[in-house]
Amino acid sequence: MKVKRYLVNDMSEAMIKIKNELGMDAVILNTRKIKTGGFLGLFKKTVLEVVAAIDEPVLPKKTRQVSENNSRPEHVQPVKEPVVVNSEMMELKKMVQILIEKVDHIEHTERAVQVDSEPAKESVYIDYLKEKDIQESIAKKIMEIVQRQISINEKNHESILNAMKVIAREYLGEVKTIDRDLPGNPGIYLFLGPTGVGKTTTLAKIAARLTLVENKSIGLITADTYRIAAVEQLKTYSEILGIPLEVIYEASELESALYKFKDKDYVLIDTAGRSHKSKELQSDFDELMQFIDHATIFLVMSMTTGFKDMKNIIDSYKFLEEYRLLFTKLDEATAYGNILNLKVLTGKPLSYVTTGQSVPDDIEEADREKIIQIIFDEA
Ligand SMILES: Nc1nc2c(ncn2[C@@H]2O[C@H](COP(=O)(O)OP(=O)(O)O)[C@@H](O)[C@H]2O)c(=O)[nH]1
Ligand SMILES: [Mg+2]
Repeated sequence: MKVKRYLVNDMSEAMIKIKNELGMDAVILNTRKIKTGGFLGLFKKTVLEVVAAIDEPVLPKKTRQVSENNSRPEHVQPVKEPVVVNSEMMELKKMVQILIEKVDHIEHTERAVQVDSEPAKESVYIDYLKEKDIQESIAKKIMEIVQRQISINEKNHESILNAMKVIAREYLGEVKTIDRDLPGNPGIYLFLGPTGVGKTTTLAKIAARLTLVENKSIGLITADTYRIAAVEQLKTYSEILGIPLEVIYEASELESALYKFKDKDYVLIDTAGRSHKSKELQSDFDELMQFIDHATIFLVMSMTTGFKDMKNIIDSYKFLEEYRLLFTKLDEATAYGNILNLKVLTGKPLSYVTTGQSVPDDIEEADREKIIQIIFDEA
């Protein structure tokens, strides 16, 4: 009996190898998916492990019987009937399974030891960070700091990963939500960003929270009158929440709208999304700002937007001196490195993140701890 273990990408690859090496009569004893390479669950590749066996026909019959008698379990007949072969195979199958469990255990221990004594090259970690959608330049910076911070003898995978997270968390910096702001009279907040990213929905979520949870008085203003549906959308929320809404068709109407809300704690202003390629972005903004002393701006970005487009959007708003980053649609994204990328690119504080369509539930303060967790895939 000859038993062989194969690590292959799929069953057809296994079949070819088994046929070539063990011949047409080989029997498959066990197949399972296993992870190879990598350390502690990272960078691993899933492969198929196939254990196959062949009842070796090479030896002359006599010798074969002798050698088999020595190794075969007691109850198996020396003369090979097909049924016996089957039961022998069954026996072997069990043995293989037990063995596999043992090997698994050993491999695991070996891997852990290997990780502790031999750290991976920096480039592997840079690749790992890039896989999380973190820009290469940022990944390199992080690893430079890691190299400086961790003394050689404590360099193991665990401590490198922890250091990467601590540095990334530092990069994410402060978080500025409305409820932590000093009271303005009132505090005026402007929601800017491309069409469809979730400005109106997010504004409604924040308004709802400020009213329902913080007991604050709110006024809503919408300058998005390009589409009737856009006005209706905010009107519906304002009715449900019992928060007054002013619709302005021209920037000049902002003055009287703001006057009406002068006793409110917060005024949230929704704007029309424009393409970030539009030259009017700045003039639209300047027009509104003629009538506002001071406004805090939320630049709303969807996590479904790729880095290149996000960068273009940021560029198109470069006339803004201050703003806060607000990321929507985290529920639709697969990697979250762009939160870090955008933070590093702009240097602007994070504020909220939104995680679904439901008002008011699907919004959270941009908790750095949680963001690190999702960037590093641990949520
Ligand atoms: N999956 C998901 N959808 C969202 C989220 N926020 C908003 N949306 C949806 O995105 C679409 C556009 O939202 P809207 O607020 O009208 O975007 P606006 O054009 O920027 O005002 C709507 O269908 C929203 O329900 C979110 O966090 N996750
Ligand atoms: Mg809108």
